[in-house]
Amino acid sequence: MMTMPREAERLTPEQMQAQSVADFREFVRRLKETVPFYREKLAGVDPKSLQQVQDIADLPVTTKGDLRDAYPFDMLGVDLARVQEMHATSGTTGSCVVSAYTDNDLRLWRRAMGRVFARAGVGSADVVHNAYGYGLFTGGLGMHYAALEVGAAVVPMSGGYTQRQVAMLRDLGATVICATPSYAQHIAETMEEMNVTADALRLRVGIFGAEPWSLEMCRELERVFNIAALDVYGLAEIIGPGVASECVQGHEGLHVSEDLFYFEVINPQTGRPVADGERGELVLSSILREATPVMRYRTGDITQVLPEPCPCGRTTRRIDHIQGRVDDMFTLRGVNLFPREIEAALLQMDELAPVFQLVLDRQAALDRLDVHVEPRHPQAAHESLARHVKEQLNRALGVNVQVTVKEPHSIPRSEGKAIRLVDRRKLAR
Ligand code: DLL
Repeated sequence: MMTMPREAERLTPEQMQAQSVADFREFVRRLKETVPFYREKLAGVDPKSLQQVQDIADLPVTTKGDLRDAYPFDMLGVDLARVQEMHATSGTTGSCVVSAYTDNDLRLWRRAMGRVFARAGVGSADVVHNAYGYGLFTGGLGMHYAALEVGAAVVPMSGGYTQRQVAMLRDLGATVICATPSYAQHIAETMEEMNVTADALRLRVGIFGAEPWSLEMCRELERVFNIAALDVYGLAEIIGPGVASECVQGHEGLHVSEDLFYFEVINPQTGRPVADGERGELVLSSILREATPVMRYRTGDITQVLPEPCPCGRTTRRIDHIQGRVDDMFTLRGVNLFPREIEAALLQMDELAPVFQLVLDRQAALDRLDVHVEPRHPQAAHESLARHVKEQLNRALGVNVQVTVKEPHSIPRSEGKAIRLVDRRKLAR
């Protein structure tokens, strides 16, 4: 049933669709047989009725709530004896979602991650500095498996001990760095404090993801490390990192391994598919997973299909960088905003250090956004800088925000996923 990666990434759209329908039919049959939740949910669905990809859009969706309710093992599609690894995600609120892997699932993950590294041109001659957290979070082990798959050497740094990270980057001659973009930024800042320049390193590629980041942040990381900074996307519910990633040539959208993970983009309000090039919510199905297979999972992540072919020759469809999560979006006096847009506007101002935090508050029934920033140069005059940043932001965002210039190094640095938005409205109510 499965084709080898090289072929799989070069199928025509018609071949890919035919394969997806066949795989989905088998997936639905297996879900009904092995997972009680889906047996009930798909009671009226005959797998044979799936004749074309459009039919998949009529099947029911799975929500994060469904997965949480199933904690810990109600979604298991195999006997626990066949499970070889388990991860869990808590998100920022609520209870855990468990992601379990059989031997085949771990192979699938390795295969998907091998493609991520191959798209980035990473191979056996590379030394991979892996600063994603090892543990229940899938980032650390996901990247580790990728390195094993392509035969690269991996340095399993995990997050934290940032000065030591800089020393290891330099001394072990890493050519590839893997981290969240916000942590990579913190490593860059620490390098500067230690007087270590990019010239002292051998880095050429960064594989960054697990949180939304702007093109401006991408350019900043490319500049400070002198690398190509590439985006990688994924989520524990589906596999971990490895669902989609950028290739070196394209560098402006992420190839989805759509033969391994079936994807759709839907209108979050109506639940119906949107056209290519139109923004919506990404819906994913882990069609080949055995232990915790998930059908039509509403990720909450906002993106769009990029219809243009990629110069790299891979025919797998690409999605745009994730704009943010449906629940990260906030509305300020009628204007919808994502933290990533504010990051983009802030990083265009050279006077600012590339760190920020957004504090959302409510005063007299009106929402107020206070943007906390730090000056790049410690001696900068805070008042005039705040005025300037406020002007620029108001123009870029089309809505009035407050700006507070904080002391250098006072905004919390991230060692994993950054917390960009502090929402005090919930406390104020
Ligand atoms: O963040 C898996 C991962 C690890 C991806 C390392 C990339 C690199 P979770 O902890 O389950 O898994 O979080 C998944 O993080 O639904 C998105 O909201 C967000 N996310 C992941 N990658 C990106 C990205 C990992 N490249 C959630 N851009 C997802 C924007 C991302 N958001």
